[in-house]
Amino acid sequence: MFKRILVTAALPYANGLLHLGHCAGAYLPSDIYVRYQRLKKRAVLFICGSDEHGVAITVTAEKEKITPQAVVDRYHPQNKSAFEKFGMSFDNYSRTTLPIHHKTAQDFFAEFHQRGILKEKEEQQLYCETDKMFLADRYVEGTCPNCKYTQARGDQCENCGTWLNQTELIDPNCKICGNTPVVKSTKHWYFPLGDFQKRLEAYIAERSKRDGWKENVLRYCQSWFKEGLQDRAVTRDLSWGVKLPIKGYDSKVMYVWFDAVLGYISSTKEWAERSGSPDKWKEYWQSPETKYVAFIGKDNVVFHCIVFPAMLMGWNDGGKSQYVLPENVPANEFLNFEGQKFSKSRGWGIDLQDFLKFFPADMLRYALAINLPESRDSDFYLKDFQARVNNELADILGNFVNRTLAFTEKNFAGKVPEQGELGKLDKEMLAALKQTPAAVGKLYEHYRFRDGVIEAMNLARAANKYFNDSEPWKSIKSNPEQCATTLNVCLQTCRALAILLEPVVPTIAGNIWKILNIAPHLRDAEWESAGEPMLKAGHALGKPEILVAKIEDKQIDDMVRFLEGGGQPKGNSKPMITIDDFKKLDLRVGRVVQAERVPKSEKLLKIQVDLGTETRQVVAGIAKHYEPEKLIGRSIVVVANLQPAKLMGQESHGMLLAANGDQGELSVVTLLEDVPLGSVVR
Ligand code: B3M
Ligand code: ZN
Repeated sequence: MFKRILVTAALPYANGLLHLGHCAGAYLPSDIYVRYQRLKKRAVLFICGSDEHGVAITVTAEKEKITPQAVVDRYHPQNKSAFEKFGMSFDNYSRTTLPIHHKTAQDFFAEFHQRGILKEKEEQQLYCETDKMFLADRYVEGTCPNCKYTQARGDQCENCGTWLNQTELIDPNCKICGNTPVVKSTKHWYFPLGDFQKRLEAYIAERSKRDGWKENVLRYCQSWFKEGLQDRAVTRDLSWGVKLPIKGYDSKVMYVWFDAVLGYISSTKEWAERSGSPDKWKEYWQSPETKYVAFIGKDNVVFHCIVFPAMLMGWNDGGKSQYVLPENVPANEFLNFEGQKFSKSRGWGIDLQDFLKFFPADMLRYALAINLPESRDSDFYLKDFQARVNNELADILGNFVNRTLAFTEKNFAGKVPEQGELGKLDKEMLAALKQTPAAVGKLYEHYRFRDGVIEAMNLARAANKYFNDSEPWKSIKSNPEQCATTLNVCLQTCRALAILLEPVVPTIAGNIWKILNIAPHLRDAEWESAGEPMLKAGHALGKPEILVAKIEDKQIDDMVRFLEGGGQPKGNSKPMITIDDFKKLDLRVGRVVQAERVPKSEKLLKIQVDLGTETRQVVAGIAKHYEPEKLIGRSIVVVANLQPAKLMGQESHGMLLAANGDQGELSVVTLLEDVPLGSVVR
């Protein structure tokens, strides 16, 4: 029923570098989906770009004493090129600072304003008397009224995803000076989300039934509906952003989320202009024959399932033109790195561009795909990454292609042998080949990429087994015709794998085609045909090559060393805390009873600490400063109520206190007098 597919992936803020968490959240899944659809020969357009407004960017600019434009000019090109290296196949990657985007956002705003949809209201907002400004969005932090996370921002709590009104924050503080803001009234334009609630509920009910929305996404939506949607301010007292298209509001700009979601439309307009038919964007956005799928991470659900559809409904009500609404919003949960949440501010995680300096994109794509946080948060461990690549990509896929090609080269002069009479094993293998494309395709259609990849790899697993069970090294002597059949079927399977795995590991897939000696224009790489034995007998194959090189321990070590050298942000002064904040820490005296190095880490020590009532294992990054023996018997201070974490595969239940000097000096905090183990430090 759909003629075209429009796919968007969340526009990353041009305020920092992309990390693996972003890739697992929205980008890899969208790219797999799009590549799959292209192999299905469907008309698909893949749109993304940088989100270049918002307070996060102005805060960075102020910190570095540069302009916001300089901030986005730094990050946009880096993220664009990291995406290219990662193999993202966007049709367009735009920027929201472009005039075409400002015009698009202003058109929407003006339309809503003229039709009286936007309401001007005077409301209480947080104002910093020191900095003489209203504290929009990320200029203020406080405790989330919903989950009690202490670093919730003025517009959203990144911990539980709740969309907040800044005056709801408990104990707010100004992010610039740390002081407590006052409440002052200011005028803003409000979008009446509440007026759309009924229609939004009906829309989501209908689409989720039609296209099968993910449980996690529906849960978020339902909780907002239950609370009741409220009017939301769509303007801010700031200078960086899209100016309002109405007179007398020079000191205000649009709220970043109002313009950001429209960035998908303006990026499509830019694509159309570049491709020479400026109106072509309408074929995608303004046709009921378009299936629109918006890929995002879980923290963006409210904006894509509620705010954006409401804005589009609001526009459509005017009758000028009709936009399509998302058919699905397959949001992923979060990916953790070595057991902890990715965090830019804590310097935890690894940037995409850095990772790709160490390993080819396909290795990362495969390891992420097999472990996508599709229904719950998942973890990325470097050891797992290495194991997935070595035991699966290299040992299963690479090995199968390699042994097939090597055997054919040696025994059939490198030409596809003739298929003879089929035995039981051959028939089973051909049957598996025939049914796999539809099975994998069905999973991809339903946004189950992880299972899709597993299913595709199962074909390679089955193929290895088929090779073993058929024993061609015996039949080459006892029954050459049978042997020819075996290798013919194996080669057909290699071709199938090149198609079925292209969405996940496009470079490796290209290399399989190359090894099969089929030039790009001759690759009838249609998804449908993947299960058919299309290779002709007599076709001359290319040279067998190692398809996937294994990852050596040393390569992982090199990366770990690089990560450890990256260092944490240095002692910035932090906002004031109350005595109650401090009391949340459970600091205890403990004695080191055992200490040893963590294998493969230059930095980590594994320490057993006697806390009086129990002995805890704590992993600490002090190995460069202390020989393990030197610590044994020392009294130290431990943060006893820190959530457990895994570092380099080792459980850590707490943290020891140490002082860090600016030049990398380090000293563990010890005690002057003896006190009983387990004593409270306050
Ligand atoms: N830039 C938030 C984010 O990167 C935001 C997404 C915009 S999508 C229109 O998480
Ligand atoms: Zn302030």
